[in-house]
Amino acid sequence: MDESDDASDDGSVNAAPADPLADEDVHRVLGPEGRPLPDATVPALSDDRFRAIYRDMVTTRRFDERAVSLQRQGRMGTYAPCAGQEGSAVGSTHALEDRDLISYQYREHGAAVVRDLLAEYLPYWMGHESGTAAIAEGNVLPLNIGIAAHLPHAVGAGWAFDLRDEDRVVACHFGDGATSEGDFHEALNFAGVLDTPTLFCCHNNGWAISVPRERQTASATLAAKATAYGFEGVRVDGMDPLASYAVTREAVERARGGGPAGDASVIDGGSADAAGAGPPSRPVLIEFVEYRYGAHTTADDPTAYRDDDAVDPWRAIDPIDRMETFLRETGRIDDEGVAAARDRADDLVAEAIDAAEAIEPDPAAMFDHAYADLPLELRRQRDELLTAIEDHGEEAFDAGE
Ligand SMILES: Cc1ncc(C[n+]2csc(CCOP(=O)(O)OP(=O)(O)O)c2C)c(N)n1
Ligand SMILES: [Mg+2]
Repeated sequence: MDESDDASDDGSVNAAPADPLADEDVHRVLGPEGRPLPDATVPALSDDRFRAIYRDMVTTRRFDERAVSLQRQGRMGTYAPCAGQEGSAVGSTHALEDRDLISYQYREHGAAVVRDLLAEYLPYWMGHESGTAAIAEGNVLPLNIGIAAHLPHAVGAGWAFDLRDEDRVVACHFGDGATSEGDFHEALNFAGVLDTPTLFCCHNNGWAISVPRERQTASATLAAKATAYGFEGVRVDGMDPLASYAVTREAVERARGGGPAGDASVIDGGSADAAGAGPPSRPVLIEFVEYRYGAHTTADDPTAYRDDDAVDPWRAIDPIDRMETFLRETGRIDDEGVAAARDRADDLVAEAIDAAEAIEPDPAAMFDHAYADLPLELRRQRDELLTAIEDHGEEAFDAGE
């Protein structure tokens, strides 16, 4: 499973390890097969919570498979697959409270699944703006395609929570590629100076489309980038849902001010304050080390830039398989429970697809949601569209007509 022979060591600190377990500074709870590691602390969760983390990953994987298939059938637009990355999105979201805000890039679908927003979420991918509006009700901000552009907004939201004395944090998800953008650095700088309650959740999946991690940055790790902004960065196995949960939980406590200190802490810099009340409030950068099994999006062909074999060592530490083994070996799930989780996922995803496909497309909806008051020029464009629909009929605007 974890053949250390595979570890590539060409002398460069940036070389992506062929052995996903080679980096020792990556926090893990579960070993490659799903058994807790000897020195690891398994988070003290209820049986139901452990099972919910598994169940939500199974649903996320099912959603992913169906979404790719829908795109191939022409029933959905471009889609960004997340297979391999369920552990980090699901594990980290379980560590938040429902009132905490999530701002994501475009691949962290597991966050919407945990928040029970699949039916609201899917319409966006089918071209309905109503989808992005609806998930905001569940404290999930609209997805962001302009790489790293959402980071300053996420910091601003956290700053607003602080100013309003609201006890909420913001978990902001983005990729390894996003760390090269100016917005990333501006956002981390503001967060460090203003001490906003922000969790920077960086999904290091090895690639930014065809650019490999080792050509993305000369930093030894992505977590190290936090140092320049005066707060801590921590590396965690993003394919280990329990480690992802535990590190995020501690980061939430750190962002709120408090949490474990000293040896009990996974995140560095965690000395208690003078009153012994735990570390003072600081943002945290979490680097989830993981891998994207599939294509960048349904418009991409990864065989053009990477060998299929590169995926195998990562599939061997699949987050769902590891969690299932953990649950089975600790008596928390059996064959029946596994089958029930899969059936539930099939049903939830099928229902969400039926609901999304039943939505009547409304071309004028593209003008909604972005502005509270539509600017003059956009009002003019909307009126022109409405007049054209009136003159030519809605059919003239249907796809393929
Ligand atoms: C500002 C900007 N530049 C370029 C792009 C084109 N683009 C889309 S996805 C992507 C790669 C992002 O990689 P990463 O942040 O690692 O996220 P991943 O896709 O791996 O999840 C790029 C460059 C964009 N969407 N926005
Ligand atoms: Mg990436």
